[in-house]
Amino acid sequence: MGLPDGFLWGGALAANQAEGAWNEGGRGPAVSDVAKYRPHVDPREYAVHHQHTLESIAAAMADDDIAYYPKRRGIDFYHRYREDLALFAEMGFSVLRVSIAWSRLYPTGEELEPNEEGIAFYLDLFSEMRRLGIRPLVTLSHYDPPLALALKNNAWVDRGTIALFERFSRTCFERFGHLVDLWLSFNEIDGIIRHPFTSGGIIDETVEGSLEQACYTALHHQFVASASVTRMLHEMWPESEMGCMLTMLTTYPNTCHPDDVAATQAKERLLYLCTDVQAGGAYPRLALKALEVKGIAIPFVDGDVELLREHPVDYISFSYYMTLTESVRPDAERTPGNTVLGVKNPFLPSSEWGWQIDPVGLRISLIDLYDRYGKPLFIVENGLGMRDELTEDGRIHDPYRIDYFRSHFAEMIRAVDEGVELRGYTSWAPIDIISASSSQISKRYGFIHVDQDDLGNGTGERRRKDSFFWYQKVIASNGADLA
Ligand code: BGP
Repeated sequence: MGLPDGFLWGGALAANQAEGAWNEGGRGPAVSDVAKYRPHVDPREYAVHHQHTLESIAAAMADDDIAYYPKRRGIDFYHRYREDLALFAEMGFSVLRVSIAWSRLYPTGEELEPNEEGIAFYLDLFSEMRRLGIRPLVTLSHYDPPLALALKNNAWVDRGTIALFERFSRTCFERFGHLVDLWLSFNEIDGIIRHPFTSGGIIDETVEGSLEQACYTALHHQFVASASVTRMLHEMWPESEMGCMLTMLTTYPNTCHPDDVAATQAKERLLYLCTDVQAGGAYPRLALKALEVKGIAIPFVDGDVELLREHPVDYISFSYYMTLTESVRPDAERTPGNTVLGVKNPFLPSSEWGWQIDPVGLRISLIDLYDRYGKPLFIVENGLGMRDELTEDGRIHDPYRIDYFRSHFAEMIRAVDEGVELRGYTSWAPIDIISASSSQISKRYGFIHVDQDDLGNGTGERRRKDSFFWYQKVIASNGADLA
């Protein structure tokens, strides 16, 4: 029993939360560059993926400040990646998930030729990873569509964006395909409904008609783009694999009252819609009906149905942080989760940000997904954001993080023992980086501490936390030694 030989262990990053160098090397503005750190806003407000207006975007772009726009500076991974990769190799990583910033290759998204400085950066990054025995797992779109596309036509709402994404993807496969054989199309593709601007470049005040319709239109365009680049990858690199990526928001009924169970079933249907399309190859009839009842029509074009059916992904990946419950009671107490607001589960503890900690939920999620699709799975995000304290002698004792991972790994291994085919695990994030939802770095996820505060003050020095050495041991034993 236990994890198979060749199981991939590592960590996950996103360009917009780690690279920094937002206006260097020919990179164009991305939607993440206008994400503002708001000290006065309670980061547990689940809608911190705030929407933007043309005015707030213009104000942000007129301001070259980087203190209150933390994603512009990240943790300077753009300049420090060799040092960070060496630390990941020291932990024994066999895989590292990163993303390619579209606007580093195509600054406005519409250029005919890529920016060669952007190409050079990623070529060196992937080559260095390979040199260290770390396999790249690369996300093509991770919360950073070019801002120019958002301002032009709400990016993914416009069907023309599919062709631009195909051009960007073809460049990535042509220039990096000899170094990268594991790909993901869209990070948490289901999230576009919850944060249209972050995922889809949709500026809601400029949307004609229903915002929800615009989101499902944009989501359909991303489904088509994902299937199209899956076909492209298989034509160019037959041995390489394309995965989809889901926010696994596993939800339990808050009570055994049949209404709570039915409400939970309806919620999970819309959650699984994305994997049903990307892994199953078609929109399920019940999901289409549920959307139709809400007045939402999917803008199918001739050829879409066949493309989706003929080019499903090779594996299913997902982020897992917490679980939620669903209740039909309007007065049910709610708590935030990863970009969502769910009903509190009285049996589970919560992090300081309100995310409910549920290791068993990871086993439930793995079994649910494998049962439903029978395709290999990959956990590409899992971790605990906490405030870490530096001791007098520069140490960081994070037993709470070790406990979180230990309990989640135990359940992950139980799912594998029950027969789930799990290819690998990348923690979110192996090094402290900028939070997607709150733009804080003080919500620390890493096994490696970064000396930087929420406004960017600090030396940027990297320090190994206690969990660094624990994870190193777990990897060396392929999960057998979790003590
Ligand atoms: C997921 C994103 C990641 C990461 C993670 C943690 O939604 O895919 O980019 O940010 O959430 O959330 P946060 O950074 O908001 O704490």
